[in-house]
Amino acid sequence: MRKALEGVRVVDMTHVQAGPVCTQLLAWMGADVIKIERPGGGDVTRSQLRDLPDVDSLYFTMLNGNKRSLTLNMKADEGKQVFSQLLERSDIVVENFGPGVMDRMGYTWERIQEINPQIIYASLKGFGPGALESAKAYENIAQATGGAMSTTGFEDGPPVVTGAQIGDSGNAVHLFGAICAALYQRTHTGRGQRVQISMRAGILNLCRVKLRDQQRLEHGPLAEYPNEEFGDFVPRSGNASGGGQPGWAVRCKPTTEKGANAWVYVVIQPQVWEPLMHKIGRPDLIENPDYATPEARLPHLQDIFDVIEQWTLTKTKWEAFGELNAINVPCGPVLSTKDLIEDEGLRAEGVVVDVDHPERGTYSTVGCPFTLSDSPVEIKRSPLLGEHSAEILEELLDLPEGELERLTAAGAV
Ligand code: CAO
Repeated sequence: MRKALEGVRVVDMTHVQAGPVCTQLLAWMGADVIKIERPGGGDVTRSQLRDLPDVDSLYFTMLNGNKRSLTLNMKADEGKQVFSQLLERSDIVVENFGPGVMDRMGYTWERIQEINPQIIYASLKGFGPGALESAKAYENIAQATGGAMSTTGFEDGPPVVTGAQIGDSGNAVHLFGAICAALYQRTHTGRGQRVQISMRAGILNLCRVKLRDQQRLEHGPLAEYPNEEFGDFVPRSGNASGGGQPGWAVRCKPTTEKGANAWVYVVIQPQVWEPLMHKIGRPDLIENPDYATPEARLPHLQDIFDVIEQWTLTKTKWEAFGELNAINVPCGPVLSTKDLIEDEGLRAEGVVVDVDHPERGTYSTVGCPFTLSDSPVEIKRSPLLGEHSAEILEELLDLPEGELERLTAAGAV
């Protein structure tokens, strides 16, 4: 076996971002992922946010690598017959349609189990049971309802969404883990099972520390937060670290005209207090009773980061990083998307990868963020719409002579 999931077949009913990122992970692990799309347009992201006319967008190509594409009209009887046969021959089916869509297609969990008791049926929705259950959801709705937005931003500003797509791509990773666990359990039980996740639950899992702080708040103000007043919920705390060690983003010397992203994030561990103060030219603060211990520093964190910033403003973010890292101060430059796409380290790591595409030429994508020593990942381009329809149907189904032509003529494929 050359890949972790070699021999596993996935019927991929996913669209937009959350589902496709999950099935792309399964494909990178070696599963045969058959992406089922509506004939004509396919996944809506193929034509959304296009940078080039009439070719699959980066939105689609960056989320659907290593898959095969089969067009199938799930509203036609012939399309459903083909789908049922695919379910019989597959290990996993994944979907992230709006609430009730799979049931309306005629594929309830009971029906899917009847067709193939060994299949793992994974679904991602916006919400679980409760007031929001019937609602559709996009990334920012999940961030709004899962605790991310209310805790992100500055105290005197509006709630803010994070750039990281924690609702979509974040939950894709949750779902990937859950599917792999179900697959492993099947090796013991021989049975498939239902795997479900709501985007809101996944966000809350990522906001776990904020619920920690909600409960700590009952016992008094959160001393490590920069906020001076507290209500009965966890406030937005700007760039405070949120962990046990104080941190903040401080400005650096700009290197471009606009000076964008000339920032470095600095964490003050107790063991680096002395060398850090020497480095920034403030040895007088080392023994000062207002600053000498972590507890004494808590009410003065903003002053301390202001002092550090006086020093970082004389350095570029990379100079500041180099000098602070050399004395073991945990820190990191704030890197822009341009910095990242040009980062040689990320390319060497296989995380930023160039792929050839027959219609759009070469594009850069984000590869697999983890490695398995026995399961190498080769990043391949996304499929064209219906590129593998004939190949998949001929390979997997016992189609009588002329059936493929009939299905195509009927608009089912
Ligand atoms: N053949 C025929 N019809 C098809 C089809 C196919 N191959 N694939 C999908 N369809 C149809 C479905 O049958 C459904 O039609 P009905 O509403 O008539 O039953 C429709 O296409 C898809 O419905 P939808 O509710 O999933 O799609 P939408 O564009 O209205 O909503 C979204 C999109 C993302 C809001 C919704 O799918 C959703 O809430 N998904 C769950 C949460 C989620 O994944 N959100 C993340 C999105 S990434 O930002």
